[in-house]
Amino acid sequence: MLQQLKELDTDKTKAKHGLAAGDAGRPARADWTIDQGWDAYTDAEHGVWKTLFERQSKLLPGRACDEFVEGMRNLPIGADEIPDFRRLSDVLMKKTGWQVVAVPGLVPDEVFFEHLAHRRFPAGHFIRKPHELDYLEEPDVFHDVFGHVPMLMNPAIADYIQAYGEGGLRAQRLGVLDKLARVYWYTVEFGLLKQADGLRIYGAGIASSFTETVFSLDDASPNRIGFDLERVMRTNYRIDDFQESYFVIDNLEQLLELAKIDFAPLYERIAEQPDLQPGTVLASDTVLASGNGRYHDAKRAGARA
Ligand code: HBI
Ligand code: FE
Repeated sequence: MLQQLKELDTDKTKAKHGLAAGDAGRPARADWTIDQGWDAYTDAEHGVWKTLFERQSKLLPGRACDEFVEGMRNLPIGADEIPDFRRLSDVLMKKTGWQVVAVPGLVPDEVFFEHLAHRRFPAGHFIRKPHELDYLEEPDVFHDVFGHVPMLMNPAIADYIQAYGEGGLRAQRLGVLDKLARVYWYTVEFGLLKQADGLRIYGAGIASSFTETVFSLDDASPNRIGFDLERVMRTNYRIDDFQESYFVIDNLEQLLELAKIDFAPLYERIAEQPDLQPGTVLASDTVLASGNGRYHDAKRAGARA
């Protein structure tokens, strides 16, 4: 999702994700929502959407999970224009009770959680520029709508993301948001799913990225590891580049089970354990594919040269 040219270490990532939306950008409404301003999109902006939509639609059959494909099929999302959030919300509301609301970009964590807890998905209203198709500093309408909204048509994901919003508010009070954010990252953003015919994508950060769609499934570099909640809560992630490890769930209902767990005792147990680097593989992991790490090794070597 957030692919930046500069390498950031993972401690800064959290700060970036959480603090990027400073007071300077605060809009008039307390919940940070704005009007989408659909009529104001230019032909060039609709054109960027079309380029991204067509590129991704060719790539995703056989790669995105069935639920993603089905969600997309039942939504008013097409190649020709940036979707209208009101029309998306009409369909979503009937199916899973969710709405899409427009925001200017990243919003503060508590604002983000408050929306999710009320089944409102905050979506960036702007679209990336034609010269930065694969480079994003903040989630735009393509990432948020193309990547996230189809999955919100699925009842399990719909409940799971609401529970994340509620859990986010609690985790903030407990000072353990970094732990919970990793669960969101490795599921909603970068999750893979086992299907009868092989691994598929359900994470929005992958599904909206041309290059990571192929990397996450086909490249020999990353690890693909069976999802384990405590393990993931301890694992740092990269916001600046492809993931070094992807975590794989058996089905979307597994996420619903997560939503029922009381995280408080887990936070306490994990507090005594060291954080894990993104590429680490543990003896206790269920390894589906052990990555050769070449992609990130080459980058690290390049950075030293
Ligand atoms: N704001 N618009 C937007 N989109 C996000 O994905 C988002 C955000 N604010 C905070 C945030 N994500 C994360 O830092 C939390 O999930 C922890
Ligand atoms: Fe996202």
